[in-house]
Amino acid sequence: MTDGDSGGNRKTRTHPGEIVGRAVSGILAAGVTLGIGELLAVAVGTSSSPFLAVGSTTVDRSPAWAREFAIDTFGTSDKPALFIGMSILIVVLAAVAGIVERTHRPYGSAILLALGVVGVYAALTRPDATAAHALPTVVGVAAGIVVLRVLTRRYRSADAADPSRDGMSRRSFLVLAGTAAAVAVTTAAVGRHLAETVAGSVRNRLGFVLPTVAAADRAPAIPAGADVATPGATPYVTPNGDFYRIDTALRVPTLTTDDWTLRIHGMVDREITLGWDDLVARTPVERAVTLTCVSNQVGGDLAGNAVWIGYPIADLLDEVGVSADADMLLSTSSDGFTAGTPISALRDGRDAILAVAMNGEPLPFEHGYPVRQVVPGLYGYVSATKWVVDWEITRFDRAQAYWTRRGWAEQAPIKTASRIDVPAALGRVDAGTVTVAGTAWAQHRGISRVEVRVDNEPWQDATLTPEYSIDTWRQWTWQWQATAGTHTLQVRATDAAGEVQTEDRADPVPDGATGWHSRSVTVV
Ligand SMILES: Nc1nc2c(c(=O)[nH]1)N[C@H]1C(S)=C(S)[C@@H](COP(=O)(O)O)O[C@H]1N2
Ligand SMILES: [Mo]
Repeated sequence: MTDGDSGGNRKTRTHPGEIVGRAVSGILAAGVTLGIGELLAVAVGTSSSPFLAVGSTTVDRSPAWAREFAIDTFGTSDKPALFIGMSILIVVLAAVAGIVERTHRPYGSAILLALGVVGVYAALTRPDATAAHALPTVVGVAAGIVVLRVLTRRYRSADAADPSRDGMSRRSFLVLAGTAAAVAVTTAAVGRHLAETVAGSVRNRLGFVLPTVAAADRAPAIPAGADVATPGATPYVTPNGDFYRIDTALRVPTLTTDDWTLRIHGMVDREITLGWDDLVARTPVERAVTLTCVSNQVGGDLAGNAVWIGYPIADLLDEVGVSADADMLLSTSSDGFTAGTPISALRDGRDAILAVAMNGEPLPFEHGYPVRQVVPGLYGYVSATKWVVDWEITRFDRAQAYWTRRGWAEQAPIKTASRIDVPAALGRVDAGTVTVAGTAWAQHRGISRVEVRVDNEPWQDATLTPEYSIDTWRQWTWQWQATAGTHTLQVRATDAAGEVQTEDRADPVPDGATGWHSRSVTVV
């Protein structure tokens, strides 16, 4: 077909520019939907935002393998990765809706409506949902459909009309599209901004006064020698800003000490609800404890050590009178995450606390402000509930916690682990004496020995730093007489009970990874 032939056929010919215009119309309509949803969610409740509700539901519906995949692939950037994935999907569907609405009205609108149904379903099934939580999505989708219809109609009348008027209509399309874009961006931005400041939680945290810990209840000072102080090694205490973060919260809960309460109920003699003043009227203790995530791979960095201030959990359990039949503390966060902790572990004398401070600061919002649990020796998913607001005293044969329902183990003590931190992965070093350094942990049992070997030669004892506590990790160094070539370093630890870390490789699912960490190093 020549250009001349197509001239008489212009009504059925589609300019590539027009396709783009229609796709943009669909994307803008979706943007208006999400922006308005975000803004209305400030009034209705954070979890009613359609984007967040769908994201959170996706997270909650993920089985153990999906969490493993996300953490292994994206690490602690799993949330941005999910947001980007969702955004790409929405942009594609919205673009299709825009293209289709022009030729097959109202199928484009129907696509937006279908997305709205998904949003409403997600918003109404969030743990804290009320009927009003449908509102941001419903209003957002209605506005989006209006935008889609207006933008696709304007553009259509343009090309049906006299070609000489095409430019003017294009201009009015651009004006309308620009307006829609402005509405989408401002509503989303204002919504986000209000959500973060309206709660007053930032101000509340700034005004937080750290509890004063009596000298006898303070954590012993960390001896200088506990830290191997080798360039590239892990600092003994993890700064808050570097502490790994793992949770299911797509928007960090922003509670205040004013609205925080902890309801303790279930198999107890006396149900109570603690307010902030009741909590801080107790005697605080300060303890260093190393947290570890069950998803940590051999050699991974989902572990961190902090000095916490908090209130002993065992005292609170004594106060409410726990039934002798109960064996689980089911703790719930403000956003509906749950952990099931064995009551025996909470009452066996270890320093299980309701923590309010981390390394001399109020808890960062990401780490549970204003109150989280810290239980030495247990992986985070069964013990370390952040933003904790509810305790049910129950039994393992009656209740199932969040990750247990998704395929992870009910009981999850931390497994003995050791890691080479220096030399760096795939590092190059000069031949001669090379300092190899790393970290080992077996919380609440303690580390008694770390061994290193090169290229499967006999194991050599590493030098351990002084033990700070059995609840914290321990560092080690080993001097290697390195010769030119590529070598494989391996490490294994022995806990204080004499149990050598197993060589058997196991995946994190269902109760933590095992195996020896090895690292390949090129010596030049
Ligand atoms: N509310 C809430 N608390 C939670 C989680 C969560 O998803 N939600 N994840 C747990 C897991 S799996 C771990 S490993 C620790 C991580 O604590 P951190 O983010 O302070 O390092 O928090 C635990 N507490
Ligand atoms: Mo975890």
